[in-house]
Amino acid sequence: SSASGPSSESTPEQTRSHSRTGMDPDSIRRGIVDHLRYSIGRPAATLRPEHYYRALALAVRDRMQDNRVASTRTSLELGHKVVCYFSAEFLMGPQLGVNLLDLGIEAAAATALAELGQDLDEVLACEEEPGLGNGGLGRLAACYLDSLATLERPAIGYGIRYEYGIFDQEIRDGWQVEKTDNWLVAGNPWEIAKPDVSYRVGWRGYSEHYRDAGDVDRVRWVPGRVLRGVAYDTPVQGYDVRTCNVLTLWSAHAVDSFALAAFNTGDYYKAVEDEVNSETVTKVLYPNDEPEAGKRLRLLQQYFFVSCSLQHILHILDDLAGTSVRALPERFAVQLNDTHPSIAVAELMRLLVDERRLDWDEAWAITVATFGYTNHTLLPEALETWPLAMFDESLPRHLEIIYEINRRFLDEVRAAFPGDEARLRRMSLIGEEGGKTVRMAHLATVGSHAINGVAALHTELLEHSVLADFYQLWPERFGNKTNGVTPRRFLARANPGLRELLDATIGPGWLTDLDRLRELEPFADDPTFQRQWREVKRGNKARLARYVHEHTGIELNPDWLFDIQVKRIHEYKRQHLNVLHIVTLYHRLKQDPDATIAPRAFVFGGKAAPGYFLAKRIIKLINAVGERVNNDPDVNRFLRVAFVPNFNVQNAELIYPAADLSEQISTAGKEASGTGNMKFMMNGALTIGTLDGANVEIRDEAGPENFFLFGRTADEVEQIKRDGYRPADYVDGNPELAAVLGLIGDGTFTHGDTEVLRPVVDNLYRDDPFLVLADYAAYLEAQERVSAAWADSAGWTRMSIYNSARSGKFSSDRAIAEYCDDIWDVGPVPVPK
Ligand code: F58
Repeated sequence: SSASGPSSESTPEQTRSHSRTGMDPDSIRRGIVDHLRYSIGRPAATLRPEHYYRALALAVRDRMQDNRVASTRTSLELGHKVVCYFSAEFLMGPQLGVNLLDLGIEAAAATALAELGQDLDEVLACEEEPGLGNGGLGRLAACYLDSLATLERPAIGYGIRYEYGIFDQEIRDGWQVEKTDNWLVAGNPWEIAKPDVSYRVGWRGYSEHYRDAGDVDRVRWVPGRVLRGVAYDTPVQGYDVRTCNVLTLWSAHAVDSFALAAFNTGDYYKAVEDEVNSETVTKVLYPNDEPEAGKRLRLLQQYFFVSCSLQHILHILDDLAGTSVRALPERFAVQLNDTHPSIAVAELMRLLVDERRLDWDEAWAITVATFGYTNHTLLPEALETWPLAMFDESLPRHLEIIYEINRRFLDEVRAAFPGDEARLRRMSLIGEEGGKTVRMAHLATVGSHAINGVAALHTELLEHSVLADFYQLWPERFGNKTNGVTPRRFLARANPGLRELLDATIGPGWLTDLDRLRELEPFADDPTFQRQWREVKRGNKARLARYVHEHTGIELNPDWLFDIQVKRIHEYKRQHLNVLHIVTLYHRLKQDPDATIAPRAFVFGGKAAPGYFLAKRIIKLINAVGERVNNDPDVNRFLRVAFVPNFNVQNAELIYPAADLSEQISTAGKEASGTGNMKFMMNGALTIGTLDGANVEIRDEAGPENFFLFGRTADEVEQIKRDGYRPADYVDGNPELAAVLGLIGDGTFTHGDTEVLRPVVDNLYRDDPFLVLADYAAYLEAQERVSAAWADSAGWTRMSIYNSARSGKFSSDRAIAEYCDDIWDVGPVPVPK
């Protein structure tokens, strides 16, 4: 368009202050108005808050795109190394609020909307969050993207664009009911489809030998089926910096019907059918329930996104003039978020050896130098293995490659530990017990130069149990990277009251330097500051109480102690131990009409995997006890129980800041790290917890006097199991516990039905694999300490302040800085403003 055209008649001054993507209220308002007109296209009279949401989101995305372009240019021109975070899950949460915060335009956007007669909070509430993850692992990936951008490290997140994310949970008659999560129905304003960024992904078929032009014997894979992956890019803005990284999610389609036509004379309906079949690959996120074996589609999902991502990376390398594929590890660091992407090790070898024709040793050196592997679990049932026959049918060439990796690897083990046949069997990439399998954790470990656990205790247990043989072979490859969470979302956004108080008390800057929260310590006993601190907390509790009332009808009093446990429902996380405490209090109040206790509101939230029978009964248990407690005038003066339906990132932001007490009560040795524990701590909750995962470090940082510790240690848990654990002994020795289990079993909470909760009681009495009963007495005793501490308001407030003040270590900025220094060798690349 010409500079003298009719649309460019504004004065230079106006152009400056009203630029297309300016950050002032006027520019933002114009951005919104433009998008309402050109992107939304509805008559003005019919515009509702959701239309303003989309228009504002698009206007914000435009601004991030400018930063994205500048970021890409800077890192490409300067030849910097890029972090590639491979993860089957990214639980990003609502985007608008954090993006406004990151760009520093919250106030400007509120003003712009107000001028258009809209309220920012109402507009923010219109966002449907992308639930592309199950829980901690997926949310960790999202926190890490935030910190990578904020620390100005060039990075790409690679994953899957599931059409249906984690199911929506409804509670009906106390039971979990799953609803499909159709998060894309209203469109997703944050992503940009890149139809030209597309790669072919094969599967099935066979491999064959052939002689290349130089008469060298080579192998190639002839896939039986081919899919096409298309990139969808979501910008990831850093806080208060120009850096804007990207999350690239792959969506599956059929290969072009053009290509098909050549083979099957233009069978149009067959082409449509292929498209439908192909699209199922990225249709739905798998909830983490039953063992994965047998889920062929899940393996294909993993291979699909990994193959697209690696092809994309090699393509970027090719595009950098003069950069050979040999430079891969100098230009890219690829982190495997658990074993889900670990097929990448075999796929990169295939791309380098079969397609790029590197010799094996060189390809292997490149592969190992490129990958790092993060382990997130010690639970044997959660360690991924694939049945060999299924693997062979799906990815025949990859299985050959894995055999060759294994052959060479076992030679190395043999050389290091001569004559140790048992060790070879334990370490092999192929498992022999109960039908042959491919062991994905072994593949990831062998193919990586760095292997890490996610908390100090977890890493130690990894080194001495699950991966002990590998640790003995390559101790230098192992290290710990304690998890962290982003203070932008989980402090500044979630807790605006605290954010304001912190700004006023210690001045700005803490949000990117969370250790500065220590500067709060001198105020811990200051009565004025304590009062302000309690006011903020009370406001947060009132806000949560309103939400709970709206969604459950249950009334909570913000002056009570808010005792909260939110996380996936799982036996090892022991929500039922929490319930045993509640029922104990109920029982005491019923037994003694004169009894009084410090009033408490117990809040739960979390989803159970749809196929996890006992977890679903635990949800029923919580709701059944809640119904009884909340409606019994003898006890509801002291106790209330609420189950928040559909725990997700959005309502998590209301929940963490409202907690007085954070329940982190997993069986020691079972929770790799936990990250909810950190979100509670930052927001001033005290923890009642076991010595498990990152709780250990939380207690070290907070000081043992500011933490309610209880329960068996990981070593003691193992010892008890070795000695033959008999849960019934604990019942026989504890009449109160016997009475409590009796109440649950006898229909007290289920209108006389003695069957519904029977499986929970029976499981505890007969099996109790996670030592709920063995830790019951210690838990009750710790809860007594909590109640006593709560009675001293100033003392409690001091402890609360110390918890926040000492939570700096648990910023994901600290964690990401460690990954960058120790594993990725990636430094900051400031993008000029
Ligand atoms: C979690 N794992 C750990 N897995 O349980 C938790 O302790 C840790 O803090 C967190 O990772 C981050 O390191 C986890 O969330 C899953 O959700 C898997 C998803 C895919 C299927 C198997 C479970």
